[in-house]
Amino acid sequence: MQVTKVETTPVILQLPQLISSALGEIRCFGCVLVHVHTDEGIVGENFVFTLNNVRTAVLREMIDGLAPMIIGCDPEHTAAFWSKAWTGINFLGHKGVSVVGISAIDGALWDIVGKAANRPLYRLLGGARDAVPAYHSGGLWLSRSTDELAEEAGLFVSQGFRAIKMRLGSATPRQDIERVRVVREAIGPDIKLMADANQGLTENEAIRLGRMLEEFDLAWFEEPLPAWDVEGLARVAAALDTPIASGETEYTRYGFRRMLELRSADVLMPDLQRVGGVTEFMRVAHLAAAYDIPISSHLFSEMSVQVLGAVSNAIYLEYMPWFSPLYNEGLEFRDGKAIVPERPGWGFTFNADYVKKLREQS
Ligand code: SMN
Ligand code: MG
Repeated sequence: MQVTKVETTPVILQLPQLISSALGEIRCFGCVLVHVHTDEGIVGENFVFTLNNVRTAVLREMIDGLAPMIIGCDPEHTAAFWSKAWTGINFLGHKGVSVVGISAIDGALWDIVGKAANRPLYRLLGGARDAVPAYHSGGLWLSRSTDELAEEAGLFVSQGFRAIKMRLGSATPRQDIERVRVVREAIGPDIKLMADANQGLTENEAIRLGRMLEEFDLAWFEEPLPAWDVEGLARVAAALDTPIASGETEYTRYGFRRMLELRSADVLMPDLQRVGGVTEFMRVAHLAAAYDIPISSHLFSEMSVQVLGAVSNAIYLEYMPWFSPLYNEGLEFRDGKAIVPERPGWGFTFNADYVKKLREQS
């Protein structure tokens, strides 16, 4: 089998309502859909995105710029593409957009691998489980009032979720604490609650807020510090009993190796678009296993469920419903767990009619 063409399609997904986190407001996403075509008619799919559709063209150009490397090659030689592309991006750098470009193509290649074998990716990567505990991450934004927080938290629990995530970053720590108290009271002691500071705190602020939040039994305290301060994060992790989760803004095995060596976090949460695709996600997950560190995922729920299904140290899938309209199939849940689809490849295929409609609007 040979790759014949790489197609990139930009589309804009609007959110029904503006949401906000410590990183700012989000109104829409600029997605670049990737279709990798082969001479056997099998097409691999994947996508990457930007918040608020800013600089989406840069992502597209990066993917288009890497595409010639894979034309005429065997799509199942995923590791070969990865190392060739790693050398190719040297001049632009081994973090950021260049890695997102590799991830975009790598994920589509893995979808081809699964479709050619007629097997779901998690089985090909080494099946660990057919359902992954999931937490609902699609709410409890900073833009919600405390009444809305309580209502939304109750809604997620009534839908069967056993774990939910809220955002931190109010004007004062006192307000953050009050908001966590409201959510904890709404869901009771048995539902797991995560809180995400989205890099908004200094080291001292994180330690002080983290100590005040210990009484709410958080499952984790996420990204308290700017993503680059992995030494500071290690000190926060050492100072608090609450587990620290981080890694959504980290790149490749080299970035995660540093976090592991420093003991920066108790839970790592690689993002398929930033880590370097399926190939690198698996390397990072196995590297983390060597430190007995558990893995979660970041966004890309439909695709991350396959890689987490292949990892014995996976603890949680982040369930974010933002991109579900792109797909023909929907994630299914049982007892708070996301079921890993048994369909080939990702097990999720783009809804061509919906994509066409988005193209017409863009
Ligand atoms: C997040 C990611 C992307 C946009 C807003 C918020 C958040 C998460 O960090 O973990 O989902
Ligand atoms: Mg986060």
